[in-house]
Amino acid sequence: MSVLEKMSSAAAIALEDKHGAHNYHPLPVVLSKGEGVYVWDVEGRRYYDFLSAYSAVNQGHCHPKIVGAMIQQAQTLTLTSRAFYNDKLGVYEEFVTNYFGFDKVLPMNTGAEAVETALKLCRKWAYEKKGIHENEAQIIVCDGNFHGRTTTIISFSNDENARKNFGPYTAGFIKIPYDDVEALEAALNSSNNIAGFLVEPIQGEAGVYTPAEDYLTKAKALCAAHNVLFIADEVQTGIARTGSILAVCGNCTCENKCEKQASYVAPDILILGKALSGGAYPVSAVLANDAIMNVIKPGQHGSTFGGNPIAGAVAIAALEVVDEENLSQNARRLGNIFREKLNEFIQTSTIATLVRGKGLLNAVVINDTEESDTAWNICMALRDNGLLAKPTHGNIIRFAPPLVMNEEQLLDCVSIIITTLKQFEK
Ligand code: IF1
Repeated sequence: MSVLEKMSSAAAIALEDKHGAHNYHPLPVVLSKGEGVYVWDVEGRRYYDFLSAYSAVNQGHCHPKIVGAMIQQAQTLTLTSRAFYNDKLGVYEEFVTNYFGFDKVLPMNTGAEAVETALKLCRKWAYEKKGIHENEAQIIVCDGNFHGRTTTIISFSNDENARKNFGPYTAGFIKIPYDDVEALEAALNSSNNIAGFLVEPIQGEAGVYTPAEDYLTKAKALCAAHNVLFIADEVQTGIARTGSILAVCGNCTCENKCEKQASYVAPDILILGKALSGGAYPVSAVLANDAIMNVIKPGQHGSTFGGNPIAGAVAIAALEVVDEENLSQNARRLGNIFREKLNEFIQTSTIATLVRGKGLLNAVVINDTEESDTAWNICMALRDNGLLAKPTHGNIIRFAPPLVMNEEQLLDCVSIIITTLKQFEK
């Protein structure tokens, strides 16, 4: 069959099974088109996308402004490597550092690469600025974390499935419970070799765990008091997903465009990815001020594609869309409606026990064990009812639509979700 001919779902699945590594267990739906909040499968069925490629497609599928910027740059200059300068990188670096309020950016491609970059930057700062003895730096991380899948990152994961038989593991990490200020303080007091604290403002993969209102503020204050870098992984929570441009912005509503309200918890190192490109292209970034970023000298870190012209053009367009379409405010407003409607349902439901989240990063906890396949079966039924979502762990279903959704579409989706959940009432 010519690859240009329409392929059936079964044929596409068979091809992946035969020729691709089995490192995922996708929901059995084969997508071939995306536009805004919708995706279509190869048989032409339309779905609401309630995963947004794990919060990479915040601006909606195939946003014309982002795709246009990508096409325009791709027809001009795609990649120079950093062996030479080009006319796009500096423009992007100025834009993104001004946008987030940092002196400098180190551009990378994937979220895991950016996390690795932040860990290396933190360690180097610890040795060359804080005076910790070389190879003695410790970085505090949280139980239930998800920061990517490199060997170092899974070395400090709790998820046995993500780390088993990938040893030997990278040393230099201390695990503490998430959302536990006392545990952080104890860890900070346990050693003079603490270099940094790496944290997700909301733990996405763990099941959309939103910490106490004052957790990040207190954590940052403790880090500052101990001369330890506060490293925010906003790969999944960033770019308007939680109702502010960053989850560390707290309750700032983006109305005043980064006047850094009191609720803003300033990271020493900020990690971005996913929706930094609107899902059109791999773009990630590590931002920090000069006192930290300037420990990196030529030849000490890099990447072939890091900061390439297409990445810069796409990221600028993706961030402009966030502002032009008020995506933070929309995510905040629609997220409140989503949780309000689901909470109403949960009052009398036997199948859903809890809804939690911030902005349009939410999850529903299903009344069954982690080992049960109920959440999976609910997602299969949601698919049949025209909405795509997927469980995070066992009995928790993540609901994260593109932030361009309107209220009518959201209410339609709430109706689909509740109607489907009712099919599983005990
Ligand atoms: C998979 C999870 C989500 C992330 C945070 C860094 C990264 C991620 C907070 C790494 C990536 C992705 C990875 C993808 C599925 C998805 C995911 F289920 F794995 F945990 F979103 F919750 N920091 N998350 O969420 O970024 O290297 O992937 O660009 O690996 O299955 P990446």
